[in-house]
Amino acid sequence: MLVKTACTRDCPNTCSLLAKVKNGRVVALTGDPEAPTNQGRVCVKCPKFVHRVYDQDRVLYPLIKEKGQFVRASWETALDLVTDNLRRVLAKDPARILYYQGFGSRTALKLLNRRFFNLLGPVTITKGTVCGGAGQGAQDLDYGARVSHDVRDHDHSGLMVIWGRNPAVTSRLLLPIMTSLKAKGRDVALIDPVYTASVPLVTWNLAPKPGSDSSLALALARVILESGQEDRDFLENHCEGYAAYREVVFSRDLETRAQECDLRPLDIVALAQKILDNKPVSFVLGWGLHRWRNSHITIRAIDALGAVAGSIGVKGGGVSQGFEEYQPYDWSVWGDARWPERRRLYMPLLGEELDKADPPIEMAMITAGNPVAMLPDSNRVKAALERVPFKVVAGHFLDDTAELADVFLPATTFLEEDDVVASYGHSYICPINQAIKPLGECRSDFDLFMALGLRFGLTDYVKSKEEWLRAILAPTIKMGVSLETIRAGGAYQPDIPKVPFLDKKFPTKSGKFNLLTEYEEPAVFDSEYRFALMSVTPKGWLCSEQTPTDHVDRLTVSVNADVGLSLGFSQDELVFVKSPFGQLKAYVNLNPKLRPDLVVIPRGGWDKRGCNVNVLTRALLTKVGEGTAYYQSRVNLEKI
Ligand SMILES: Nc1nc2c(c(=O)[nH]1)N[C@H]1C(S)=C(S)[C@@H](COP(=O)(O)OP(=O)(O)OC[C@H]3O[C@@H](n4cnc5c(=O)[nH]c(N)nc54)[C@H](O)[C@@H]3O)O[C@H]1N2
Ligand SMILES: Nc1nc2c(c(=O)[nH]1)N[C@H]1C(S)=C(S)[C@@H](COP(=O)(O)OP(=O)(O)OC[C@H]3O[C@@H](n4cnc5c(=O)[nH]c(N)nc54)[C@H](O)[C@@H]3O)O[C@H]1N2
Ligand SMILES: [Mo]
Repeated sequence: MLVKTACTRDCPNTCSLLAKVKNGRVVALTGDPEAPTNQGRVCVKCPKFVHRVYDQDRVLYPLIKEKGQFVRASWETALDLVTDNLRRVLAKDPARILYYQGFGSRTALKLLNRRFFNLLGPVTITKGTVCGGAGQGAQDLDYGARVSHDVRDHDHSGLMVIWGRNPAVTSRLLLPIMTSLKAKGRDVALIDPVYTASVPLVTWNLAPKPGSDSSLALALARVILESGQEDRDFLENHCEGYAAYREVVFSRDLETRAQECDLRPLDIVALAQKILDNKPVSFVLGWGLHRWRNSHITIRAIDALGAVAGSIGVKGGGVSQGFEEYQPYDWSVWGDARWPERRRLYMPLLGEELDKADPPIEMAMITAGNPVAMLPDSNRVKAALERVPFKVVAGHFLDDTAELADVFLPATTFLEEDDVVASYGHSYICPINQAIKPLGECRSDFDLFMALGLRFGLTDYVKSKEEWLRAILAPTIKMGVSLETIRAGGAYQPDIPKVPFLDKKFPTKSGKFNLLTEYEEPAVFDSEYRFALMSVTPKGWLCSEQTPTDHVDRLTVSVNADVGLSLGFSQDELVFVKSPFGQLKAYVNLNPKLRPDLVVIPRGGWDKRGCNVNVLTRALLTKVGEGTAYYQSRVNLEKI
């Protein structure tokens, strides 16, 4: 039997999949060839996912901690304990309860998790994001609303500029388009301070100083404006703030800007010429750009460069960053309107927020997240969570966060669920059709929260999946896409155009595109530490989703070979990596292709295995978009 489903993991590709089921077991997971997005292709993590589902260490039964040890419990006992504690703290003050929803799975039915808590009262929830907030915030300022070009539209580009993204690892959907462009003799440029696995896949590569891309974007704009070949019609008739933007661009000369981003002026001029000679140009931004204090300046400077280059509202153009994965749904289902005044803690600053919380958090429930491994300054996060008297974690494995739980509830994977998922990397709505029965006693978040709803007598909340899916998808169904169509394979969101802003009208106050009119220097912290810490996405696993068996225990720190040698390190030597927040041990990887001012450590390793890079990172908000400035962290390497 083949079941149409889709990968719900935290990744922009949201690939449509076929689960091959034999005797109630998934024996293969492959790409759905009928899906217009991935067209049958998948990444290396897809076949591995089947092993994850059946992994020996996956927790299949509820666990309760007794005298520091987890013991198996029935759902009845576990939910009684959760309910009793919820009631106890609710009676005191709902704000003393924290609900934390991570990014592990963002499906339609998961809107109901927060709804449950909202029906109980104004419990504390989080605000801000550890993923894409800064880009959304910045692009909302420029366009009025962030809308990206359909991924397929990039194939019409004369030149693709991939900026702060690592498609070889994170963007399976872009790879065939990059190949197609190159086959047509077109260039694909990559701008990334790190020498990544994507470099061999492109025809141009610039490696600016980390966090300095606003200088590069402004320098490129200056060269184009000086050439007189800018898109004058768009700049003069469809933009706000052109005069002020010109002032920003011309406030520094090319040499100064080149110095700021540590590139050669001639390389910047050459890329500017490429842009002029190969219109339309599609700029495709990644999440690496989001992780700086002043990310908004960078992203707005690139948006403005797109305007100068004639890319906005043009087929094959655009400055594309991502999509709203909750776009197809009725957001009122969250039920947040009931409590406009409630407390929200910043997710990016969770350790500090918990420490300062008054009234304090007495009970926390965490689903689909691993904050101990994935939030910045994780030593502080861990210590703060340890102090929360009662914690419930729903997940798949006993990872760093689950380890701290008083009650662990085993969650299903998407192969065991019926649901719908949209994407932050494209606008195709995908079906989650149940392929197998839940393993052991695992329950979907939906079933878990419905069971809790029953205990609290929330009669309007306890409804069937079918009813809830129709309610959540109501806006999409109203536009003519039925749930049946989605279940049969999926559908594009009807209200998202392939090429946004074709009419050059923007949902801003003035109806025009807002150009960047103010410049702010990149922020600098801990300059006494020598290296920028680039904690980038690893190819082999997703976020912290490793299993205890396949966890890669050999943490590497990649450093420029000459720099490493000058510090007296040899290849594979174990060294200390130290930041103002913590330290780690990692094996040196001497890489001649890396910039001398940075080191690279993959993110997502587990704390209890000594591989959590976030013990080193600074907890810092981005100035716009309430994102997390992870890469605004610096480290030193020391001999052990
Ligand atoms: N295999 C795998 N796939 C994943 C993930 C994973 O963990 N593993 N994670 C998923 C998630 S949650 C997300 S959000 C996406 C992220 O997808 P990507 O954005 O592609 O990945 P990142 O590694 O976060 O960042 C991309 C690149 O940005 C670069 N970068 C950092 N700072 C700067 C800068 O100042 N300027 C420039 N020009 N570049 C910079 C980094 O060096 C990095 O190579 O990937 C998803 N896909
Ligand atoms: N240093 C550094 N840290 C980073 C980043 C970085 O660039 N550098 N990037 C950040 C980014 S982009 C992101 S998105 C975050 C991710 O941060 P998180 O969302 O906290 O991390 P994940 O590792 O994805 O954790 C997801 C967990 O949810 C579980 N899970 C999956 N599906 C379900 C489900 O349906 N129900 C339940 N209950 N559990 C489920 C998984 O098994 C896993 O344990 O990390 C951030 N952390
Ligand atoms: Mo992310």
